[in-house]
Amino acid sequence: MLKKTYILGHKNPDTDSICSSIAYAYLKNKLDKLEYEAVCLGDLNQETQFVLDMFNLPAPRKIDHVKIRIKDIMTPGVISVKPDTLVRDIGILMYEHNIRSVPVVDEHNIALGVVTEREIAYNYIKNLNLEDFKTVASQEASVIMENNIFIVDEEEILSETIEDILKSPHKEALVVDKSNRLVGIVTRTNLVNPEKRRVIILDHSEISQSADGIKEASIIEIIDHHHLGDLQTPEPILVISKPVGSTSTIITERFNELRVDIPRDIAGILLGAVLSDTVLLKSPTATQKDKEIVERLSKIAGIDWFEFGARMYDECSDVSSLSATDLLNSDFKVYNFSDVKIGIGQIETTNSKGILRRKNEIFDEMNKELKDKDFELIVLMITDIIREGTELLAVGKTKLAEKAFNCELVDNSVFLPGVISRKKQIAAPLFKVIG
Ligand SMILES: [Mn+2]
Repeated sequence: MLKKTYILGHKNPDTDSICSSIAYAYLKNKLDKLEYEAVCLGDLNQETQFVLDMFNLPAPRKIDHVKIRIKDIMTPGVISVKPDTLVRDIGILMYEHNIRSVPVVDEHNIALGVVTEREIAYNYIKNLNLEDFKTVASQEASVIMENNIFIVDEEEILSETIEDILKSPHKEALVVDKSNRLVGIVTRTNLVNPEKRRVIILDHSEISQSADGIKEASIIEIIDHHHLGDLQTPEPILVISKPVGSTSTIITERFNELRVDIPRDIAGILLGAVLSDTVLLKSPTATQKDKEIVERLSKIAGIDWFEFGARMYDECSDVSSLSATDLLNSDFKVYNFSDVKIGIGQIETTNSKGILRRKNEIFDEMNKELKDKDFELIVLMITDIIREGTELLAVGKTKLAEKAFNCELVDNSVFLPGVISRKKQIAAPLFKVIG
């Protein structure tokens, strides 16, 4: 059941996280017999939606976590019998299919109980003083079945139910769907060393930015362009970490290294992602490699990259309709720098004035988040692409921000000219001050 490997970017996904995942899933599926699926950890922002729509590609499926569900490990399509099936026939079924238990269901496939080898043996022994095994064999399932059976919903999380199942009389469970219909069975065999979810991590390497349950999953690759985070693996894996402008830049290089042609639509979304992460190549994180790749991708996609990028920013930077909560969360990352929990949000816009008019509302939201989630510091970057600078709002231990950016906050905010990159110009200096 766990045949699919998930490919996922960070929480609060941005265009780079989404587009690199879609492109890499395409590449892996081309080369590998296993199945890969791009998934995401949140709703798409306006810009990402614009890029996908432009090239007619669907959004990745949204998932809440990478924990294993019961349905991932159960034995599906299980053989069942009716309450009036004779024990003799059940015995034959068990022998023919080499199974040790058979669920009993009604005409609507609702689970009623289970007949295991134990019930048959017990009833045989109980009836020894009567006639012989014929008595047992001619009984109906409903007479001997165990109805004190553990029933579990297929959507339940394995780690949260495994102990209850193992504590149950049969150490197994019947699995039902939303309408209580039998869909499978979980036996001890399914519970010994249950498979882990295989995941490929893109565009981040911090646990706090990754999927819930990531510690229970098996990470098989990490491809990223941020600082190395705290994700760990028990075995050696492929890790590609490069100081370039976007993860999509590295994914484009992977297509070349592995000699796979990039289809036009995939080239288009990769281009959108590089332009988004590098702010049209203006960000200090943009490298010569990013420039080359932007040229190459524009050729394949058959579009003028600057025109495309400028339109992307124009159409998507109107955030006036967003609530203060959505403004703060639209592109918000959590960092754990030597156990100091810091949140850094960023809004990229061609018109920062409109947002700054709502400063008070935004500060309320930042202070609420600070308290609710125990942050030491929250900063929000309102990055004006035209002015090429960032108005920084900060709450919490603001002294850290002043020290890191060598500035003085007035009413919790300051304009930082030339600051565009969260990673290089905000996260890294904070990291230095704390570390
Ligand atoms: Mn990125």
